[in-house]
Amino acid sequence: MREALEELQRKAAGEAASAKSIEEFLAIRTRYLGRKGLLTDALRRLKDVPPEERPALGKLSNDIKESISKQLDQALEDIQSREKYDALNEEGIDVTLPGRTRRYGKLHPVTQVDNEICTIFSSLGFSIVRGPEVELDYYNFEALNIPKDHPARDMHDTFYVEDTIVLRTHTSPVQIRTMEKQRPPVRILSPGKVYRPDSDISHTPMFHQVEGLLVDKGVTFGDLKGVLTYFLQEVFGKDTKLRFRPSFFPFTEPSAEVDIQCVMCGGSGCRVCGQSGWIEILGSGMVDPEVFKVVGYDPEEISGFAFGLGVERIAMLKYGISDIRLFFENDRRFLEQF
Ligand code: 2NL
Repeated sequence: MREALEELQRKAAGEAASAKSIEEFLAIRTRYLGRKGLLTDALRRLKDVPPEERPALGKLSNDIKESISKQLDQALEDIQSREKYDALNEEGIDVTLPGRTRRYGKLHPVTQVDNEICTIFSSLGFSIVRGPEVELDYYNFEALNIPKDHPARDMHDTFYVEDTIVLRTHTSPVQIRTMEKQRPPVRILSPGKVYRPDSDISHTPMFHQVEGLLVDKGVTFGDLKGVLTYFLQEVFGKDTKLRFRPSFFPFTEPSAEVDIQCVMCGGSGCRVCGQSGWIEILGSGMVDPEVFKVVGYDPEEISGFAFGLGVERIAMLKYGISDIRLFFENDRRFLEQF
């Protein structure tokens, strides 16, 4: 009996140590410790040994049961840690590899330039004001001194929604609406989408415009020059040369278009500036007294300047882009460069 028990212990120890998987382990445990297992069987046979040998054999049996139990626990722990190790190896995780970097989205180049323009004028004390893209003919044209039969309406063709409702062709209506509600001083910037039925390498039917308006007592053309010079030198660099050229808009008098020295050739003449050395960048002027009258301001008491510019145009010059339509194709290879 004693030899049989000791043999059982040896075999159990050997098998436990060689178990390769949880399944094998469970089979071994059942074979030795299960209800019909080898050890249980041996214990049951204790009743057949002579009574005087029973205490010693009983103790031995219990010791062996405990020892097998311990070896099996150890075996289970070994199997589990080996399985974990194998699984990690299998997955091939190399913790020394650099992490995968997150691919961040970015703002559209037109949005970036739009924001930059807003930031510059905010720093000069201008408030940002937005308004509707679908406008009354009145705010888009009439109030800006452009009556129905006025030839200036040909200057910008218009998308009509209804007889008296248009897609705004500029953001000036926002400035008119602001002046209707607010007495001078007024110092506002109106960025936003505008619409004109044009399409070629420098025109898209929708583009982004920024208009600015400053009204107060004693505002002069000198103020206009100072503000626009500061703005353009912030965008294109402190050494940028400007040229103020006489022009005409129905809503300003006098009017001036502003050119900057060509960003491509520095003024010596190239394809971008049509050999002139200058590039037209914005339109501006002193607000026409007729416009002030429409919003109930007294042109004898106050004066003001206004300007308007195309954001895509500025972005094209800033980044050297020759076709405006690239901004709207949304090819990520293009967009990711900004
Ligand atoms: C351009 C430049 C311009 C304005 C816009 C304006 C707005 C009000 C009154 C007077 Cl409420 N003027 N805006 C002034 C001059 C030029 O836009 O190239 N437009 C076609």
